[in-house]
Amino acid sequence: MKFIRNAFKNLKKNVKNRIKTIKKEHLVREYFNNNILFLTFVVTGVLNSTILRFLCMHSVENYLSWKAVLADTIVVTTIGAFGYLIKPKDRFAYYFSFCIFLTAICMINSVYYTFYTSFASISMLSLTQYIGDVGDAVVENVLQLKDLIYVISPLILIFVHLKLKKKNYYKKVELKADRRKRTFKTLSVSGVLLVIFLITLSSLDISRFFKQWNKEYIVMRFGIYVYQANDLVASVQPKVNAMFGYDKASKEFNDYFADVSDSPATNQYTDIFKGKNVIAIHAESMMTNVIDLKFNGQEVTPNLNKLAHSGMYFNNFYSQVSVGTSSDSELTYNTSLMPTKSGTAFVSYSNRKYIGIPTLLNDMGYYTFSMHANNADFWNRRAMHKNLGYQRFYSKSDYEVEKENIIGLGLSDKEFFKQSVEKIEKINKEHEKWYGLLIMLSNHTPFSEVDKYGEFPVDIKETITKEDGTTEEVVYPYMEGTKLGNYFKSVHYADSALGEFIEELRVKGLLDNTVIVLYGDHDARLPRKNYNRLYNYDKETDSTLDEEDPNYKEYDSYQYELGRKVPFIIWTSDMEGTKLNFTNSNVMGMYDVVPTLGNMFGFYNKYAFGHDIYNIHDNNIVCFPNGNWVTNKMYYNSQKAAYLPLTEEPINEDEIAKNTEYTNRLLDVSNNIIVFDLLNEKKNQELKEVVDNKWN
Ligand code: GP9
Ligand code: MN
Repeated sequence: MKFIRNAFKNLKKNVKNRIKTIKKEHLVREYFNNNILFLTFVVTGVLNSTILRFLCMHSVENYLSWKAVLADTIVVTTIGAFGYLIKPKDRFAYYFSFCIFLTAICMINSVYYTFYTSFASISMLSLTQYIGDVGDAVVENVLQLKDLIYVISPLILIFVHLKLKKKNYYKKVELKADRRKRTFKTLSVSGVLLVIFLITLSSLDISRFFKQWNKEYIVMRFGIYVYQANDLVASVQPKVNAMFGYDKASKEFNDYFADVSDSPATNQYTDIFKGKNVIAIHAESMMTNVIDLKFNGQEVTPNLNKLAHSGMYFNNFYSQVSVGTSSDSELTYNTSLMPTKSGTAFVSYSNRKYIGIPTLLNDMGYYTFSMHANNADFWNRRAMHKNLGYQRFYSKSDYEVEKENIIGLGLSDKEFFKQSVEKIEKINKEHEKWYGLLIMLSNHTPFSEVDKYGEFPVDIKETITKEDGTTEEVVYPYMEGTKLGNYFKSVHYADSALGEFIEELRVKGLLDNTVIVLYGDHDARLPRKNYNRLYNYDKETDSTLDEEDPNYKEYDSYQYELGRKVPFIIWTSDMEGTKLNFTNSNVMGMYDVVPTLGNMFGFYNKYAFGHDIYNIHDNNIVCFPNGNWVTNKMYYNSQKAAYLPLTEEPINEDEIAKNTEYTNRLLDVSNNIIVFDLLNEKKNQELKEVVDNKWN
């Protein structure tokens, strides 16, 4: 009896489930049937952007980037949702217009990528010099089949539309309220997907999204449509910023430079390098704290140490970067301007006039070039290096990039230098005087490809003698396995690449008439707690010393901020032992490079914010983009309105107020120069005429 009852129960359950499934299937089918046009629009929109990624970025990770698929789906679904507000008979026109628009985005980017290995930017298209380039590119490339594949989307949409029309699909009456409901429901789906998408974003995704220097990364994680919208906002923002306040900015600019001389002050270093060739090295993430640092008696940077100790070494030097990191360093190094307050000069203001070191050297008959074996559009260098005056920018496409030679973001520094020497050799034969900036890459965060850096233990090895007289080697892990430890390994690799480069230059005779200028572009961007282990390691417990311990070395937020120093070195092969071979410990910033080098090479930029270190000596001030500043006497944190004295000398409150005001004014004027394009004399003259005409 019980058995029959159970069997009956099970049968009832099965029938119920079956009915539920049928209902569900029916609902799903019904949804498909009623929303065919919308669904076709969504699927084709996502399909096109996926094809674009597939054809442009050849790695499995890129092909299968579900984050990008999700982001594309959110965008297309949201656009599609509003289509429901339109009467069914007019709906096709709405979807078709957007389909054409999205297809155009994919096609333009596809063509652009073939030529520039990067994605298109609206701001680039607004640059007249680029309209020509891109225009040519489109014409030459128009016949490539792969760029036409995207037409498949509108074609599918037309096909579906005709089929539906034939079936009288659009005649079905839909109430207005129903249309609103559908829009709302679809938008809710987009909303849920958006929340899922946002939750899955990493901090790296977010930071790269806002910084916008790595377009490929943004497209890979956010899809082409979000990338393009992000790019649009970034292109409009500088224009909005420049709309108001020109007169005030121009007056403040004129006041600031009113007392600055039109010719430079001289000192004992004036023209010492006049006419010499220059190799400037942008040492990625190289910090001053690695210089002379040793593990088990082995130097982390033997080659850099040699340069520093046999050249002119500035050991109290700061880079002054903001969110533009590498590119901010390149800006300040080349122009003595500070990074902009919003956006980055390289990405947002690449169409402004800049007076770069190469511009000035070009006027002196130099051939100028820059080299970076990475994607030319990273940090918008293709546009900006040209604008800074570099006559030729050698980028990834000028190098042979074999898979086995890749470290981190691209070609390894060793291979980069090796191939660059060949190019420099050729340049040296063709040009009497030349200046080149070489941008390193391998020592870039996250410093995780330890197996590629070569052997460099960052542990502590000790030989102990036991009671019986025998010896034993004890190993304490120390920095092994830590981020900072890996950074040192990476730095050791970069240093060894540098050593090979200098040696190669020497062998080829390229050092004979050349000055090497080296700067670290910014710190390693590692958290403060990483340094605590470095400075307070307790071997016995394999952890950090207690704060109460007499040997505990305080490394507070001030020390951390001041510890972000980077090396600056001026070196020639015959400097050792001469009066030019010394360490200068006066505080100095990246913006002091233009005036200091200018005096040595014979160029001058009146609109520099830094000073020649040999004119200002110990009276210098280094301003940071966040309003902080440092002098030989103290470090001031403007956010905390607190300072750290650096000498025994008493601190004068008036001096703090004066320096803070100086910093704010400097940051304002520098920012305005870029935003309002104040160095563009032609444009300013035109503006002046407009104003004059208005009043006359
Ligand atoms: C990109 C490289 C890195 O080509 O210069 O830039 P960063 O992340 O250091 O700003
Ligand atoms: Mn960098």
